[in-house]
Amino acid sequence: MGRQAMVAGNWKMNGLPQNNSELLKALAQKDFAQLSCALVVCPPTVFLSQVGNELPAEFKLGAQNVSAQAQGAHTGEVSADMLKSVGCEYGLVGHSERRQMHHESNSDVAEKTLALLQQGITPIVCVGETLSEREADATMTVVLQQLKAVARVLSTEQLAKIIVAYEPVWAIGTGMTATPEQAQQVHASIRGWLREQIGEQSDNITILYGGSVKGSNAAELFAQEDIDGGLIGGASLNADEFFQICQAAG
Ligand code: G2H
Repeated sequence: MGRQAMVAGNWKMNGLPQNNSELLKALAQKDFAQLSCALVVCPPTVFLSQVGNELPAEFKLGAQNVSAQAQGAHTGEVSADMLKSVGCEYGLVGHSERRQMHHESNSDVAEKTLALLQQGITPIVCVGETLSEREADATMTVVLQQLKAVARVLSTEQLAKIIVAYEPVWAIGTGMTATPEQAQQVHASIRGWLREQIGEQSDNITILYGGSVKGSNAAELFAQEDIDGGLIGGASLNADEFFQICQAAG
């Protein structure tokens, strides 16, 4: 694989200072140094500084969300330069939980992606279809609508810097996982579309799979040609299982 393999842990809204420390200590016991994949942890915003300070050296820090705005009267929001100031190098945007529960539109996600890139933070742009959209054969229509909105506000150089996470909504936290073949098909289509937009530079774009990835299914997913690693929710809260998933990414 010429592309950078990666595993990113999305802790979602879990953890308190003591649990965070325990999990990070458990991760520090593992031999992540033997792996060549990039490793990212995305804790809740309020714990970014704590986790950044206690993170094993092999890991980078990521945010779960960002404001599209630079500053000002946006109560409760956190800007990209604030995230940068606490050491974030990556940021999730467009997670389906934010799209569905917090009504983020494709253009909101696009603006957030741009805000991160303008601060030198690598966006992990999450895309994916619901079960009814899959059943209606609209998977690629939906996924490409999500990606096209992002591409519209980015230059070619900026588009080449994003990471994409394909997360079928029906597989998130449900225990249902896309089969490796289902996931590969979408990843290959995403890469094909990226190639149409930015040519060979698309070969270097990391495309992660997310949705109920576990120690037991990571290897067969990551063995697929266009799956470069995973965005891991629930299983990232257990050091043993997270390490097993990272080993599968190589
Ligand atoms: C998808 C994923 C991580 P989980 O949301 O973003 O979570 O692995 O718990 O399905």
